[in-house]
Amino acid sequence: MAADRPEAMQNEKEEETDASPEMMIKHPLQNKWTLWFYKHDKNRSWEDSQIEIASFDTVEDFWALYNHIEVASLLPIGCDYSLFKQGIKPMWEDERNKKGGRWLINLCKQQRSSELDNFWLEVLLLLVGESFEDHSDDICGAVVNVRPKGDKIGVWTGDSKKPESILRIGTILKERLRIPRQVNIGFQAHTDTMSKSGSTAKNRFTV
Ligand code: MGP
Repeated sequence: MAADRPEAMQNEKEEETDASPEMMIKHPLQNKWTLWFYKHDKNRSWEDSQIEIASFDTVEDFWALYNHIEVASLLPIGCDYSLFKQGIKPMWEDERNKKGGRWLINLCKQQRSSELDNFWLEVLLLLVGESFEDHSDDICGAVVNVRPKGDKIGVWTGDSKKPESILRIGTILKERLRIPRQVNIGFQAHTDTMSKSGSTAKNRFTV
């Protein structure tokens, strides 16, 4: 009889009944995402230095991974994190990247301590939260480069010939990062970045 059971066990029973599916089931994301890490290694090619860290497809597993790893600003100089939809490698050559490009945010040196980690987290949330309205399917991933000359964040899209989608993605990105109106960010096609002769590829779009 329930009334005869020790109090501790009765409480246990009540908790069991209270645990709704909402409490037990992780919150699914629309896509599965893979986090990659790049560290220069003179004995390996650039491609082979890209290491897959982990994949996740729930809100809870995103935070578990995010809280487990170092923030970007504390990575050794020269390293990258990349977050891409599962199945897309964080490289120009991937079938789903090769016709695409990136919105590029160049940070000045001082912004490593003041902005880099917030910007990168906002970008991660934009991606996993599918926050680009009808254009989230055009997103491939994002990269943060920690560099001595100034860090960079790139949001990669799959088709550099979709102006409407690219411009909307750029506008949402700029708004979400609270980049001032008077500061422009540019979108470059990967084909231009690959073959650039100077230090920057030309912008196909700016917002
Ligand atoms: P980077 O890491 O994107 O920028 O590219 P970084 O270090 O700031 O250099 P900068 O040239 O933009 O000033 C550095 C180098 O990594 C490139 O010149 C390529 O040799 C290599 N690399 C970068 N990416 C994104 C790719 C890629 O997608 N594919 C291949 N094969 N090499 C790449």
